[in-house]
Amino acid sequence: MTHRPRLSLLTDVVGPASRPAYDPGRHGCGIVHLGAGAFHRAHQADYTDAALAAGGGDWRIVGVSLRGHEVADALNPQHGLYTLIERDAAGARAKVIGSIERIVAASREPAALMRQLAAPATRIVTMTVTEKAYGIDRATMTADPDHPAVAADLAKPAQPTGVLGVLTEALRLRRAAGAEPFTVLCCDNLPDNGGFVRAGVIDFARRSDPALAEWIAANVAFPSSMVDRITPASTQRTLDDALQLTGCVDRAAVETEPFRQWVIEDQFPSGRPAWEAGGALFVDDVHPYETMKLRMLNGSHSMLAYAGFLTGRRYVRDTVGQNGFRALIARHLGAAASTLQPLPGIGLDAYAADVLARFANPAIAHETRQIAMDGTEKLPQRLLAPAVELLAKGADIRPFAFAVAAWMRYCLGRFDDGAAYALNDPREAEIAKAVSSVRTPSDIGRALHDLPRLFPERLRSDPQWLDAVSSQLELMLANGMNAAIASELAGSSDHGDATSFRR
Ligand code: CS2
Repeated sequence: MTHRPRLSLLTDVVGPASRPAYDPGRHGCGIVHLGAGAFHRAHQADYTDAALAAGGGDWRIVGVSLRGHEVADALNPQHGLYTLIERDAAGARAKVIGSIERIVAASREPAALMRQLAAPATRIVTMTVTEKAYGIDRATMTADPDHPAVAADLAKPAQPTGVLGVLTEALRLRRAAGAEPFTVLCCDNLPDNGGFVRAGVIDFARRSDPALAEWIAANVAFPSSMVDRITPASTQRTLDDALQLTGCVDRAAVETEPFRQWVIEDQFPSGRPAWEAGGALFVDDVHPYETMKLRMLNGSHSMLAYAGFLTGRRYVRDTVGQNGFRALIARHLGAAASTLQPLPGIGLDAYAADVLARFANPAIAHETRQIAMDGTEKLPQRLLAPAVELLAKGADIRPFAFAVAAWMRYCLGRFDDGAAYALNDPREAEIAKAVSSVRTPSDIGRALHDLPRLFPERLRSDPQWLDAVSSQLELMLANGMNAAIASELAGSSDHGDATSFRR
């Protein structure tokens, strides 16, 4: 007789996975989360699970997919339950997470989304929608009317589909009903993410309802937060392992690393879950933590993603592992660390060593192309801001020039052997146009530096920076990315280990 896996609800796990240490059905929902992708399920939902187990409360989550419906179709028949697999060299461990009640696919049920956001029980709206979804111009801190979702929502504010439109309309409904506002907690990898979303929402509201904008400015809390957990996209293997570890078919399983970090500004006027039970750190000012994470982890991630992808390394672990360019990553971590203020309780050398060890995790298959996507949204905070600071100090800019040149090389859309790949960037058409008629490395560099609203003026106009980038790009184009990496490694042999750099 063949063994048929049960299509069970993960309520009666038969494998080694742990179950929620509380009865999910006894807790109401207090959070709406926009962007219920793998990262949310591996991070905030895990912390909320720990908070429910330790502190109880009506803090379960209604997740929202603003565009697709795959997550809703997978998770809702499982009553929101799913398996979270943590992997490292020692093996895989699984737990069933109970903090998500259901997923609303907004494109299918727009009224259900607005109802949930307007419900007085909803006290916090969290979000991981990726950098490109906001439509906020950081230079002016205003809503960008050219962003497709912003444009659509400005035209029809009562039927919003994008982040700013949805938050503004929900706050309008609450104000009209005399309900308390919710707290807005951004969990995307953006500097000052609370202030950023606050400025975008207030500006969006101002365009149709200035009184609402004033009410939001006076009444809504937008704490900032720094999130961290390396979470590759789920694959068939994730689902197979979930079946093995739980004895149940799970179409919404996610996998991640053991490490997790969440640093949050403690401004929750309508209360919050006991996220500290999962290890969240509540602080007055998130800024130094987020700068460290964006510049060290995310900055070196981007660098290795471009360099690794172009040398045919499919996974991050291959860039650090045997024959990898570990020393180049260590050099980048050191250069990024040299732009940071000291952080009480965190040694930057140890942080860098941890980041390298996490990148090297042999059990995590994190694709370089996943990190390479959306470069125009990621570069400013990860690479360009620290480069400006180093330039102003007269310090060594080479690591950042290398990383930016690697992005430019990636922007050409072809491997050394001529095979084409998709850039996956919201500005890919503009990028293709900019580089289509230029040939020399310095012209390519100039064309990309001239993309509107991307490079800070300080970099665009500095001959030392422009030279450093175009000479790196020249090497990459003339001899290939492998040779360019080898030449960088030859020039940085004194940085062979992440723990050897000094600030
Ligand atoms: C990565 C991040 O895809 C990317 O750009 O750098 O998603 C990274 O894995 C997370 O920020 C880790 O917390």
